[in-house]
Formats: sequence, structure tokens, C-alpha cells
Amino acid sequence: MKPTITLNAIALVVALGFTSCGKQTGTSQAERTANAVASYVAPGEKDEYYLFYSGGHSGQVYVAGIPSLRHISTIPVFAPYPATGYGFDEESKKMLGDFSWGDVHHPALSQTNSKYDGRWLFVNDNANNRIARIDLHDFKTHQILGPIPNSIGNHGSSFITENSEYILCATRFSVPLPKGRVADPKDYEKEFNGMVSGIKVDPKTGEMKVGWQILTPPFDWDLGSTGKGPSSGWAFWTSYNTEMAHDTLEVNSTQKDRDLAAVVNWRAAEKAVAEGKAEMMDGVPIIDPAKVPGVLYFVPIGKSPHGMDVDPTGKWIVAGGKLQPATTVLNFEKVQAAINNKTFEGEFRGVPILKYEAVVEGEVPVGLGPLHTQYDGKGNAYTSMFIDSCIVKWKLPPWTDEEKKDLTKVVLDKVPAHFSTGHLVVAGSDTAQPYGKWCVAMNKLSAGRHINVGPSQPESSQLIDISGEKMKMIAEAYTEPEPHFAQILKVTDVQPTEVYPKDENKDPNAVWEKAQSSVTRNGNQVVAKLMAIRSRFNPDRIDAQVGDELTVHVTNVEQTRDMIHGFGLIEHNINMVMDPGETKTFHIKLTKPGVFPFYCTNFCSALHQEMQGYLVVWKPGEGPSGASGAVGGTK
Ligand code: K7E
Ligand code: CUA
Repeated sequence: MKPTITLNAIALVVALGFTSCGKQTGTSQAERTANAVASYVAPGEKDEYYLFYSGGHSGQVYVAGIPSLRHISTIPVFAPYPATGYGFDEESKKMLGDFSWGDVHHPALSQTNSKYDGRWLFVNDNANNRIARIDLHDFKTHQILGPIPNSIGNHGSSFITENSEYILCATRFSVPLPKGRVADPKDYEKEFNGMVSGIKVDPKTGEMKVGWQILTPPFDWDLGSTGKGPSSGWAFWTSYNTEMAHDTLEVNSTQKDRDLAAVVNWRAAEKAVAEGKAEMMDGVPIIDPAKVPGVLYFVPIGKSPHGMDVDPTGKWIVAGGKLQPATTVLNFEKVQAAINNKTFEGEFRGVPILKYEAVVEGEVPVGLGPLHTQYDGKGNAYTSMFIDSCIVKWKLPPWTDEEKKDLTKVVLDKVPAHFSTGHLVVAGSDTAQPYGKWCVAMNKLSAGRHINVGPSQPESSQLIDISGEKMKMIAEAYTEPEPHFAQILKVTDVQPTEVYPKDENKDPNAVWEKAQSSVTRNGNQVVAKLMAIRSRFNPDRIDAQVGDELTVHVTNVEQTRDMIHGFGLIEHNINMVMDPGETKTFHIKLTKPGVFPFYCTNFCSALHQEMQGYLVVWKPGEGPSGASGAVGGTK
């Protein structure tokens, strides 16, 4: 295949903001009204779907409603979030560890039999090589795993298998392994490696642990997807930089017409590890694919590919090629046959390269800059076009002979997006049964589409009705930086709790009545157990001394939904927020004398403002009972 577009041409297209999807034509009054009604959720009414969209380098996950596109909630994951007290209490501080940011790209809802089961949402952190689990029981982060050993740049992640057995991840960057080993980037080819990781998920609790890893050449692994149906047990990733350049990647990694995608048999990997065919590195069993045949294959994909998405039947695998004006459709049955018949066009470091012509069903001329593809389960694919700035609807195989001769015939519709779409999401696209009639385009640029907010511009998301033959742009909204992928879940598929029931609170330091609340001292350890109720803390005074270690447990004893209390401590960088029935704890060393008010930070009643108290930090040896430093406290 010859290169079909030059870098310069792309740069020009991007610079001009040119879109070949045509100008957006004005909508008629009747259409405007119909669109408004389609996305309108009247006051007091509710949305039909959740949109869980990644917050990119904000480190968070956002929840919006569909069809309104209204932002409803933020789930803090990799960054502190004072609004919910995340990152201030001991438990969430421990989960965050040494990091105060992450780069969230690809949320994945847990699945059972290739269907969303409404239990968990997993998200990756590209920056610090972590995976987090949000429980949909309370929409909160409950585990952060990582940094994952032997893994750098956890971007090709988190892709979940059809029964949530594994979260599969591939590295964006390569480094000398194990981590901590140093080599000159000039020796990149020889000294650097990438990795595919299988993160095992406990089927009952969702608890993650690193299962095994597959060593790879130092390609930059990009987007991936897991198999189902005929491709059950397999996973796929595109790559860029099979040139193995270590500098000026913009030029040096775009030399070849085709990069190598990875075809991974994760069940074979699991089996190989069980049979002892792995070697340990940094505590993880590592498979060398040259020594364990059948685990990894390569397939060439043009050019500088990005997205790699398996369709709902599990038969078609579609790769986007950022620098080629077509998507590449692989036929998994042909992939299987090529593996069985050894139809290879060579090998790289002992890993067979499947013959391109033997596994490709066709290249569909969708336009410029195809990135990601989603499916409606009715035989249609929807591809986001970064350069053309639009969404293209096209028909998956099987194609007629006539269509095969001229694949422009399978391109069905284009709708302009504003601007430069990255990911898009169709409800349930990564399951065996997509549902819902909506597609959301997550656009990288919103330039001038909104009221002027200065140079820091939001991203834009657009709602597209895909229920008809032609797509219909319905509504537009703006989001914090920076959505990459998203998942859509039917609201009726999950019933989150709104109150933590008292009997389920197992915190040994919880206090539910005045009589149980206390402030006690043991040496220089001062422990306060406070109760929060509309609208007071009990006790509302804590006495301690400079040099003391202070631990405060606060229980919100409310059992009514939306009755939330906060605990903000002046000039100590503390803000905990307790949901109804929840106990939270913070621990600080007291270093300065003074009287420091604490107060409820979450509006709770007409007398919320009165919900306050004092932390009195006496100088050493001073205080209500002198040198012994009695801790007082009024109840
Ligand atoms: Cu295309 Cu990280 Cu999935 Cu962004 S990635 S767009
Ligand atoms: Cu409690 Cu405001």
C-alpha cells in the first residue's frame, strides 16, 4: 500500500481547521424544536442513561445524564477532590499514595457474558501506571492498583474481558526493565521493552491484582479491545512506532506504511503461567512470547493506527489509521485460519507476523483521520474522524460483491462534529448487545462554540441520534478537560445506595450516640470520636497540645438521603465529607499553638452555619489540666 497522505498535508488540514464533512447547514425552526424536545429532560424528570466519561488529566470520572448531557456528578479517582472530601481522610489518602493526579482515558464497565452487569467501573491512569475500581454500589473509588510493576504509560487500558476475568493493559512507553534499570535511550531497540499486563479481577469483590505479563518489543502500544464470541479469549492492540525511534517521534515513528498490531491469546497466556512457563520479574510472572508460542502474534495495520475495536459479534476488528484515509477491517475467522495454517509474512523477535492479505476483509474509505469505532449491533459502525472532524456511519461486512469492488458504497452517512473528534461512544458498543439510540462524540476542540471563557477552553461533547438511517446531531455540551472514552449504562441497570445503613458500618471508631463520643489522651496520642448530626458536632471542642498526634473520627449518624456533613479544619488543610451513615478519619501532627475552628462544610440545614467547634492547641504543658494536658471537650 502506498502512503496516501503526507504529514504536511495533514498539518495543513489541521491548521486550517478544514473539514471535508461539509459545512454545518442551518437547522430549520421545526428541526430545532424537535431536537430540543429529544434531549429535553423537564425539571423533576430524569435521564434515561448514565454517561461515565473520563476526565483525562483531571484524574477524575464525570457522570452525565443522557439525553440531557447535563453533568450530574464527579467521581474523584486519581486526584484529591475537596467537594467530596476525597484525598483528605486516611483511607482515600492511602489509595492516592504519593500521587495527586492521574490521566484517566478509558473507563470499562464490568461485564458478565459480554453484557454490562452494573457492578464496577474500571479506569486506567496513563501517567502513573495504575488502574482504579469504582463500585457502582455507591459510585465511589474503592481500589487503586499500582503503579503496576514492569509497566510504563498505562494507556492501552483498561479493557475488560467478557466475564470481567481480567483488565488487560498495554504500555504506551517502553523503558529498560525492570523499572529502575538505566540505559541510554540511544540503545532503545536493544535495551527497552514494552509489556502487556493481565490484571486479575476477583469475581466476587472486584479486587484487582497483577496476574501475569507478556514482554513485547519496544513499540508504543496504543488502543485495544477484547474479543467475544468467535474471538473469545483474545485481545488486540494497535501500535505506533514499530520504527522503534527514541526521538522526534512525530517524524521518526511515522516512516513505515504499516505498524504492527498485537493479537494476544490471553487464555493461552494464563495457561502458560499456570504451567510454569513464565519467569519472574519484580514479583510478576513474565511470558517471553519467543519462548512460548501461541500467546502473541502481530498483524500489519496502516498507517499510524489508533483505535482497535471489536464489533458486537466478535468477528470484525476495526482499526483506525490516523494517517490513512481508511479503516482496516480484520476478519477474526481469517486471523484464526492464518494462525492455524501458519500464513505468516515473517516474524519479529520470534513472534509470527500474520500475512496482511490473508486476514484483512477490506479497507473502508471513511475519510481523513479515523480514530475510534463504535457499533450499534445492527450491522453498522460509527467512526470518529479527527482530521475530517465528523462521525462516519458505515456498513460492516458481510459485503456484496459489488460493495467489495467499491467500498465507498458501504459508507452510509457523515455528520460534522465540532471539532476534531477523539473518542465516540455508542451505548453498549463493547458488549454483545448494544442498546439505546445515542452516540456521543467527544471532541478535542470546542473553539468558539461557546461563550468566551478566556484561553483555557473546555472540551465539547455532542449528542447524536443514531436510531434512523441518517444520523442526527441533537445537542452539544461542554466538559472539563478532558474526556477520552466513555461508557453508557441504562439507569435501570444499577441501584446505587443513597445512605450507608447503620448496621453495615463496621468502623470500630464509629459513634452513634452522645454517650459514645469522646476525646481521650494516651501519651501524646489524642483521639477524638465525633458524631455529626443536623446541625452540631458532638463534642464540639477538642483540646490538645503542640507536639500531639491527633486522630479524629467523625460519624455522620444521619440515615436520610442527601444529609451530608463536612468537617473542615481551619488552616490545617483538612476537609472530610461524611455521607449519611459514614465514618471518616484523619490523622495529623499538631505543630502550631492556637485556637482553630472546625465547621461543617456541606450545607445541611437552616442552622448549617452554626455547625462548628474548636480545636484548642495549647502550648506544651499548658491546657485545662496543666502538664498532663487533659483533652477536655464539651458534649
Ligand atoms: Cu484516542 Cu487515550 Cu483512547 Cu484520547 S485516546 S482520544
Ligand atoms: Cu452539617 Cu452543614
